[in-house]
Amino acid sequence: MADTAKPKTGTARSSGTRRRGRRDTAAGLAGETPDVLLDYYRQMLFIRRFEERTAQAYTQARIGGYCHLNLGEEATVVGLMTALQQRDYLFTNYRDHGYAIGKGMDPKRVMAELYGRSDGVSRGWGGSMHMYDTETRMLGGYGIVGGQLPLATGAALAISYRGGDEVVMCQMGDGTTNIGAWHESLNIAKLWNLPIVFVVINNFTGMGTTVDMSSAEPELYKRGSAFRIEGERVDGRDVLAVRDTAARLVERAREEQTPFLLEAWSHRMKGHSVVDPAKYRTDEQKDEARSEENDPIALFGARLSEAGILTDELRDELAASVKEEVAEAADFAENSPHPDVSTLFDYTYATPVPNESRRMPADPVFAE
Ligand SMILES: Cc1ncc(C[n+]2csc(CCOP(=O)(O)OP(=O)(O)O)c2C)c(N)n1
Repeated sequence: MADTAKPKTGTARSSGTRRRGRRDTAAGLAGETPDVLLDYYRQMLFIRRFEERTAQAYTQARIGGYCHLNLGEEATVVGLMTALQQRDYLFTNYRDHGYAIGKGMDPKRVMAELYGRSDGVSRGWGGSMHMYDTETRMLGGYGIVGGQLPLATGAALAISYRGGDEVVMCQMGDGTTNIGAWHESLNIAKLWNLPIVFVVINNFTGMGTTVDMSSAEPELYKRGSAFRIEGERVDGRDVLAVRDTAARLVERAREEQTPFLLEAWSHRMKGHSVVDPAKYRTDEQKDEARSEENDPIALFGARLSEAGILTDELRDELAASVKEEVAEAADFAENSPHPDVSTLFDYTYATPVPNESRRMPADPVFAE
């Protein structure tokens, strides 16, 4: 087990400004080409602006239901999605918009799903928590905490059974590590040597409950050891570190046909969901979570600027093009029709269920 970039506490406390004052060399930027680095920067910025637009649309009542954002987790999202091959499968919790886009879904259709419109990836019936698309192999956003774990483990079993070389990545939050499905899934995954990487996004809180308050072992990457699953921790604010660590574990899962556990820590910039004012956090904690020191985009932007890759001009250009693309997604969603009410039960049950107001969904379909 590796122990890198270690958070000492379950509260939203920074582990320091490791990047400050250090001049990045090409090696510090993983020897990557400027094009690749700028692409990561743009992807992170895109998720940031997309989520901000989502929050705005929510307050305008264009988006309904529950809605959770990836603000502060952009480097983790982009790093993880870059580590996956196209043929690999992804399962996430409800904080799924950035992942859906990162796995290859059209942002316009993701926004349309948020608006509950028929051009959405789940035809408008899923909403924020249920992005799903077999083509890009994003097999869901799940609203039940831990609900994705047994399903992801089952997908890994299917791969193993068929002798495939795909890998499953299963994302979740820190709070999920105390759900029964966590223990059952990790146990089976190791017992049956399944090609799956469980990724815990440690943003230090499950809603308002800190990791220290909820976990007897708050060093989350160690939690796989009960199942003899190797675990690593990575600084989730660092897109390159996340990419490299995740890619290594994904490829090992593919080669060795065995599960791994990755913990990526970063700060949740806002409340648990768009309607949560996060009153359980002190002003100091709020400031810290939103500070430049913990903002993955500001951190990476500074590194690229220092290395002479991101000029002021380029920064403005990227900001403008991202703004435009997000606005296009919102326009697309706005202009997409609402799904027809007659399709309400079409995608809920495997067998047909008549859409009758007097019959409850669970009632037998063909009862006399
Ligand atoms: C089984 C279940 N219990 C409770 C909830 C309510 N709930 C929604 S999110 C959440 C917190 C989960 O926190 P974490 O796993 O850390 O994920 P994060 O929101 O930080 O991404 C809870 C308790 C739920 N959706 N499902």
